[in-house]
Amino acid sequence: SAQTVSEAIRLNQIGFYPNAPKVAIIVAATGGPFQVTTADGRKVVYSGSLSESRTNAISGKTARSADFSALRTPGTYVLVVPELGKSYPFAIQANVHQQLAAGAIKGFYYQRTAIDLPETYAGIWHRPAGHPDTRVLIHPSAASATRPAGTTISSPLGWYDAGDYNKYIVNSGITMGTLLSVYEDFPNYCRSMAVSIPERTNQLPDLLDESLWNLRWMLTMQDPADGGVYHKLTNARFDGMVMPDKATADRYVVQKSVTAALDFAAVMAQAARVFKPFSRELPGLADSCSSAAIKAWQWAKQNPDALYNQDALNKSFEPDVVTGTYGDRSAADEWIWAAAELYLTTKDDTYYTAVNLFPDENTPLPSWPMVRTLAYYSLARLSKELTPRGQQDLPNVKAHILRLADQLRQGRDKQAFQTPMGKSASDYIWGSSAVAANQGIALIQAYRLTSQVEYLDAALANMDYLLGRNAVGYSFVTGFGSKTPLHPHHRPSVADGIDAPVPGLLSGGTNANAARQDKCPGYTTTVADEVFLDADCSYASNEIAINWNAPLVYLATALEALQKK
Ligand code: 9MR
Repeated sequence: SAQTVSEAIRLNQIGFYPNAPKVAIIVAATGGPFQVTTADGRKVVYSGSLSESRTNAISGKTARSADFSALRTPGTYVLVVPELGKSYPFAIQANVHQQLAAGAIKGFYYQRTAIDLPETYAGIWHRPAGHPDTRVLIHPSAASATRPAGTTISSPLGWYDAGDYNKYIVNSGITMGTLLSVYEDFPNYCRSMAVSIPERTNQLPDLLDESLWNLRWMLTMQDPADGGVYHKLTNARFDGMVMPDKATADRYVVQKSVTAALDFAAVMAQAARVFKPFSRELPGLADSCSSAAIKAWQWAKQNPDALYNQDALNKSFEPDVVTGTYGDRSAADEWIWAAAELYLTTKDDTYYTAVNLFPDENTPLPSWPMVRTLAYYSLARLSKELTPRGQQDLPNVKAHILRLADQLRQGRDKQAFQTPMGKSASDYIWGSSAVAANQGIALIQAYRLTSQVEYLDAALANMDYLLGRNAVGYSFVTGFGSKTPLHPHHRPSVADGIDAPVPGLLSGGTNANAARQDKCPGYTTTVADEVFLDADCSYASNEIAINWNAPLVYLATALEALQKK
């Protein structure tokens, strides 16, 4: 009946911009009419017909769409399919993703190490500080003349990577690159954002204040003696499901790696640009970032084969380290990203010509082991500041970005959920929510280059995916939407004794291979776009991570900044 919520109606559970497309997907065979009514069901404000049926190429199931884009009046509504029931409530509203954008930045605050989260900012999720990391052991794999094994360094601050309590440079790399790019792409909008964090009243935009918490930690991960960067700061093995302040096992920095050095160099070079105008508030910071970037690059040039291989490391050193690896078989893309950022910051062509920026025609979607395309985004963003050498390649940079965006955009109308996400079953990997968000970023980059609204609409469709228009019917962001993950693999959310998980965190989401990877009992299907389990043992489908939250921040902020008024 129209009185009960139908799980077959899948839509963005937060809502829609007045002047943008509005689509719900109905995962049922029935066609016929639909209505949009006020939330109390009393007043019909829009009537339409469901589309012809489409077959979901992944599951073989039938789907139809309900398009109510013509409804532009702000309000809170439900969509009703008479035979099925009503949708979760949603808003039509300007700034409809504003709280999400701020909430996703706030998610990083909740990941802060080394600081109490008081009730003023953390609400019911307040907790004592964990992991001061002021006495971190040099692991034998990281020993050097000036820092022998077993001595300690201070490496405080930073964010917990994910549901675990370790801090990893490689994953901080793409995370910070993405957050700093939000600021570089949308500085005015960022200045207007308000996030409830302790630094909210200072002169810096809150996004930059939050990013500084991790930037300051990253700087401590460089060995001043040689410029090398430790791959990670970690326990030997994962903690139990306890609160941060109860997790007190020894912490180590491990082997310096070439991927860590290059990701670090890229982030520090970009940070030098971003923080330069704030030299009054942050004296010396931009210069420190710039020289740290150059030293890391030089270390990488001397150690190009220092890939991180945890199995090999454990054969030679004790204690064994079994936490996240963020290992990579090739640093070719990290070289490109670091070279581009150093070039853009220093205007020195030798960085630009040190690498082949275009090893092939591909434009790989960014992810922690594949950062090449971040270089193209930055070169396009700063196109007016390129040296003549860089100018020559600008058409090629733009062509690479548009090639990716066009692949994503094309044919989404034939897909059951009408989203770029899920056109291929191979999108459903570990952290697929970040695949959707990073696809959104690629489409936004194309929109910035062309002003073609189709790109913006496609990016928005992937936001709809993340917030409920998908084959599992979840909004993947904790606390944002009606059906959201309640049991993420996130130690504080499990251990704090509070029912609601920490809010503003993006679950990794649907992962075709999750059951094999985490062996959490309870998966009920092997259909690639349906394998998601809201259980805290499902770390392969329901963990949270900083490199997944960062593209959510980007996408939500970009859509807000670019919405059609
Ligand atoms: O995001 C990572 C994913 O791409 C890998 O397939 C997976 C297995 O190696 O690891 C993920 O990263 C995890 C990291 O290793 C440790 N912290 C939690 C991360 C998210 O699950």
